[in-house]
Amino acid sequence: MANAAFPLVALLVAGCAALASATTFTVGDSQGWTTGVNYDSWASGKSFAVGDTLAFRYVSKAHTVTEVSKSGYDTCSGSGANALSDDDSGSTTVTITTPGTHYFICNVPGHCASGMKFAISVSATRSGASASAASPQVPATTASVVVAAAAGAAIKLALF
Ligand SMILES: [Cu+2]
Repeated sequence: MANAAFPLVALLVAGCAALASATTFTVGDSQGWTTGVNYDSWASGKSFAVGDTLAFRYVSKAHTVTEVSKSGYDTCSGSGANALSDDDSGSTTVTITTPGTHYFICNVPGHCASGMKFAISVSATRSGASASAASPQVPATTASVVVAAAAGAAIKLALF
């Protein structure tokens, strides 16, 4: 039984490590979310993983943060079926929950076409996180107990 449980425990440990290393990216860094910024350059070289958060800072109502489908991205259309989510509050945070390519545009007319758009490739886990999880600093038995307790707490939270 112990052997059968081990892969699950290892998976949980890796999952916790991935959650612990989740990163918040401020889109455009100090420039924020606005016209005149090259967001492809901003995104290039960064690695995004499930659990990471994108923080968009801009003047309320001056822009939108619209996650769109690929066709919405290609055509700069953030309306109807192309729009997966949409916000213009001025402080939008998007936590990425699924791997794959995610597309964001500003849906104010003309802004997407003039550069307020970017696509990011999101991996299921952050590379490097699993390597550190493979050499825990505490004995495996202790880690298993901690993980089991955490999993139990998470299940209770999910139930209530
Ligand atoms: Cu805009």
